Amino acid sequence: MDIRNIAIIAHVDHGKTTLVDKILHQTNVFRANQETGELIMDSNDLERERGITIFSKNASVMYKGVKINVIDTPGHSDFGGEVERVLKMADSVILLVDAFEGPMPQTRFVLQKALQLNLKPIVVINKVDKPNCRPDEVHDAVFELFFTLDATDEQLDFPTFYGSGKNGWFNSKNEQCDDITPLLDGILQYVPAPKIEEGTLQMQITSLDYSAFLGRIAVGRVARGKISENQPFALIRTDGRIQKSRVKELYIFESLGKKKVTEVIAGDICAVVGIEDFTIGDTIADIDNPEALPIISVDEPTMSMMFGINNSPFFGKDGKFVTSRHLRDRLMKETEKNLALKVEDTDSADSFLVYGRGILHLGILVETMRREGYELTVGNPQVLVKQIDGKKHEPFENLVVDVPSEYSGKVIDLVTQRKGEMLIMESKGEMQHLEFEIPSRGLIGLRSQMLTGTAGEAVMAHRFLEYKPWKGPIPGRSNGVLIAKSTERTTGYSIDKLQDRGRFFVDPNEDVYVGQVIAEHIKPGDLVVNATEAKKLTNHRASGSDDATRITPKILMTLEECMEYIQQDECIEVTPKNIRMRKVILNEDERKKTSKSMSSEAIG
Ligand SMILES: Nc1nc2c(ncn2[C@@H]2O[C@H](COP(=O)(O)OP(=O)(O)OP(=O)(O)O)[C@@H](O)[C@H]2O)c(=O)[nH]1
Ligand SMILES: [Mg+2]
Repeated sequence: MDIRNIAIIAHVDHGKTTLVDKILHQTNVFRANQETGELIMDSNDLERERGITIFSKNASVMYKGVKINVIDTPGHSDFGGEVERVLKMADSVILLVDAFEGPMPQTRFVLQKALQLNLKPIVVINKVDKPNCRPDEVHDAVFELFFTLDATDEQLDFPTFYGSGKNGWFNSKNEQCDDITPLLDGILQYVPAPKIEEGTLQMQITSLDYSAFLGRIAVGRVARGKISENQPFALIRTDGRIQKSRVKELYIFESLGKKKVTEVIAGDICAVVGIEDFTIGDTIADIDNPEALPIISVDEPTMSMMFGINNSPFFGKDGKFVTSRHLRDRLMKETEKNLALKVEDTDSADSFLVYGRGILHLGILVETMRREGYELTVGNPQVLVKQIDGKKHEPFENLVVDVPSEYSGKVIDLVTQRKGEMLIMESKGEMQHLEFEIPSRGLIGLRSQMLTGTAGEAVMAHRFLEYKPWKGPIPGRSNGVLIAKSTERTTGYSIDKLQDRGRFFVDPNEDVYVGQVIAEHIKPGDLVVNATEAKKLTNHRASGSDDATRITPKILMTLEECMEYIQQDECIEVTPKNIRMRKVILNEDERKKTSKSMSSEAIG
C-alpha cells in the first residue's frame, strides 16, 4: 500500500490541531451529520479545558488511495521533547506559521529538529483570514529562518501553501479556494513514500498509548522488515539489555482509532500490545538478529520542584491517595512515559525532587495527579544551576513579546528589572516586536505582571537557549501576603474589614487554616490576620447593604499561577477539590525563628 507519514509542527496556537480537524473532515472520516465538535485530536480532559495540545497523537486517513498517517504535535515549548521523538515516525513535516505572528521561538526549535533529521518541510502560512496579517512578509521570514538554520538547498526549496484552517481552505497561492484539496494533493506530491530498508525487523518505540483493556501499548514506526501477530522478538532496552518478548496483538492507525491487523510492514506506524516492560526509546528487533536503533536523546530538565505529601491540617479530607508510598509510586510510573521528567528521592521519605522542562510541564503533572485523587504539597519551582568550568551557570531563554507600541516601554522595563537584555525591537503591523535574552529565573511570575502592565495586550513566548553565567539576584514578588491566624471559617465581616489591606484568595465562609496564605498584601511584608471574627451583635442593624455584598470576589488562581506566585518559604497544597497556598512553616513563632536564623546565616 502507498503510505505517507507526516507530522504537523508549529509554535503554540498556530493552528495544528485545527488543520488536522480539516484533514479528517475532508477525507470523510466522519459519517454525514455526525456531530464532531472542534479540535477533535485534543481528546484529553486537560487539553480540552485549556485548548492546547499536550500529547502528540496519531490519526490516519485515506486520500486518493493513499494512506496518510498524520501526527499532531504539541506546540508549547515545555513539550518540545515530545515533538523531537515523534518526528522519528515522519517522512516529512508540515510547518505551520501564523500569517500575522510569523516565526516564533518554538517555530525555530521544531524546524531545526526537522531539518536535522533531513526532512523536507512543507510550509503552510495559516490564518490569512486575520486582519492585519502579513503572509508575504511571513513567507520571507520563514525563508530567512530556514537559511539561518543551515537548511540544504533542497530544504530551502520548500513548497508553500496559504490559507485558513478556521475557514477550511488551503491553496498553493494566497487566494481563497473551496477546501483543502490543494494541500492534500501537496502532501501526496511532496512527502516521500517511506524508505523501506531490507533486512530483519527493527522498530523503535517512540510513544506510548494506554488502554484500560490492553494496558500499555507501544507505538512506533516499523523501520525495517515486518512485524506480525504472535511473533517472538527481542526488546533492546535503552541501557543495552535484551529481553525476549512476543507480539500479543498488533494494530495500525485508522481514522481516529486503531484497527487490529496480523502484519505490518516497514514504513507504516503501528501499535504493539503485549510487551510487559518497556520504555520509550527501546527497539523491537528480530529475535535472532537484535540490532538497536540509535537512542533518542531528550532535552535535559531545566527546572525542579519539591513534591511532598500533604501535611496541612486539612490532610486527607479530599483525596484517595495521600501517603508517601502512593506519591512515590505515581511519580516513578510517570517517568516511564514522560521522558523529560526525572524524580529523585530526598533525605526525607515524604518528599521527592521532580525535574521537568518548565512550569507547564510540571503543572500538568500535578493537575493530572489531582484529578486522579492524589493529595500533595508542591514547593516553588527552581531553575537548575550548573557548575561549568568551576563557575555558576543558569539557563537562559529567548523571550519574544509582541505588544501595542504604547506599552513597549513598560515591557522593556519589566524584562530589564529581571535581568533580561533586549536584542531586537522592530514593528510588526501595528505591534512592536521585542526579543530578549533572559535568565529562566526572571521568567517565573513575569507573565502575570506583563499582562497587568499591558492591559492584557502582550503576547509572549519563550524557549530555552543555553546555560550562561549566573546573572546575580533577581527581585522576587514585591508584595507580601496576608496569612490566616487560626484554623476556622472566614467571615464576611472580617474580610470586609481587611479589604483595604489586601486582595483576597478566599471567600467568606471558607475553611482556612493557620499559616494559609489568604490574600495578597497591598504592601511588601507579610501580615498575620484574623479573618474569622464574627460580627459583634449590636442593637442597631448596620445601615445600608449586607456586608457580604460589598466584598470583592476572591482572586481565582490556576495551579500554574500559584506556582509562579509563591516564594521560597511558601508552598501549595493540592487536593482533588482545592488548591491552597500556604507558608511552609505554618506556626508564626516557628516561622519567625527560622527566618531570623536564615537571615543571620546570610549575613554571617
Ligand atoms: N483566525 C484564525 N484562527 C485560527 C485558524 N486556525 C486555528 N485558529 C485558532 O487558533 C487557536 C489555536 O488553534 P489550535 O488548532 O488549537 O492550535 P495548535 O497549533 O494545535 O495549538 P497547540 O496544540 O496548543 O500548540 C484556536 O482558537 C483556533 O480556532 C485560522 O486559520 N484563522
Ligand atoms: Mg494542537
